[in-house]
Amino acid sequence: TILVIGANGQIGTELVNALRGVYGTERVIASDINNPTYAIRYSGPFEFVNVLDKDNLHHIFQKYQPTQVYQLAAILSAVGEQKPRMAWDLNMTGLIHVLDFAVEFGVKKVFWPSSIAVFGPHSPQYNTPQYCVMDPNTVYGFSKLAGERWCEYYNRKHGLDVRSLRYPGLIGWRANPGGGTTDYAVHIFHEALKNGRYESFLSANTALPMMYMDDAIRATLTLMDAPAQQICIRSSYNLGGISFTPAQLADEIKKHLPDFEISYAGDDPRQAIADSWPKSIDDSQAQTDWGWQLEFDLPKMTADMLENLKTVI
Ligand code: VAH
Repeated sequence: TILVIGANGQIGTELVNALRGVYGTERVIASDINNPTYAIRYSGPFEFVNVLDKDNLHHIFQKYQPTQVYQLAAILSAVGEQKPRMAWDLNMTGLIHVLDFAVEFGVKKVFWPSSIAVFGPHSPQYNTPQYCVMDPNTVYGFSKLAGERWCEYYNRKHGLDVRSLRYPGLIGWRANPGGGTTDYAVHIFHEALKNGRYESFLSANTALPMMYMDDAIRATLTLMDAPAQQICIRSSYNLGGISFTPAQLADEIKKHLPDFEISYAGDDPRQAIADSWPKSIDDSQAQTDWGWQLEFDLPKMTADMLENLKTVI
C-alpha cells in the first residue's frame, strides 16, 4: 500500500488522484488531520492521521504496512509567518516522526516536498543552482531547509530511500493552494472566470518560479520510479518550471479573456516573502540524474488551466 499524509492539500489531492491511477484505488490510503475533502472522500480509502501524534501514526503504519509514504502535511509560507511555532513543530517534528516509522517499518520509499523557499536574500536570484548560499528568512523556508538535512541524514545513517523535490509555486485546477505566497497564481484564474478581474497581492513585476501541477505530479512520479542508483541528491532536487510575473500571467489570461483586468493591492506581507525568493531556478541536475523534462510553458499552462477550471467552478 501507499500512504499519502496530507491528502487534502493542494499537492496531496493531485497525488492521491495520480497514484490511484497507477496503483489502483484500494492500494492508495489517503490521510489527513481534517475531514476528507469532496475530491478525496469519494475516491477511496481514507484515514485520519495527525503526524504529531506518535501513537496514531504508529497505528496507521502498523495497520497498512505501507511500502511507500508521501509526507505532505505542512504549514506553508504565509500562514507559517502568522503561526511560526506551529509551522516549525508540524513541518519539523511531523517529518521526523514519519522518517522514524519509515525506518522502523521498512518502508521502501519516502517522498517529502521541499520548496524554492529554502533559498533566501543572499542566494543567487537567477538560475539558482542546486548548491549555493541558503539563508531563508521565513519559518516555512528554514523548516524546509532543516527538513532537507534530516532527509539526507536518514538516508546516510539508516539507508532510508527518501526522495524530495524543491517545488516552485504550483498551479492546478483540481485543488486550491493552502496559505502560500504563490497562491495568487491560482486565485487569479478563479477570479478571471468568475468576476473578470483580480487584485494581486504581489506587485506587477514580482517574478517567481512556478509550475503547472501536471508537470509537478509527473516530476514526482518520475523521481519516485527512478532506480535508486540514479538519485544522487538526497536532500532535495531543484525543480525549475516557468518564471513569470503577475503582469505576464495577466497578459496571457487576456489572450483568452480579453476583458480581464488586473489591479495591485500593495503592502501585503507576502510581498517581502516573494522578494526573498529566487526568480528562476536551475534544475539541470534533475534533468541529468532522472531525465526531468518540463512540458507546460506559460501559454500551454494558461490554456489548459482555463479550459479545465471552467468545468469545475
Ligand atoms: C508557498 N506554495 O507559497 C508554497 C511554495 C514556492 C512556494 O513553497 O509557500
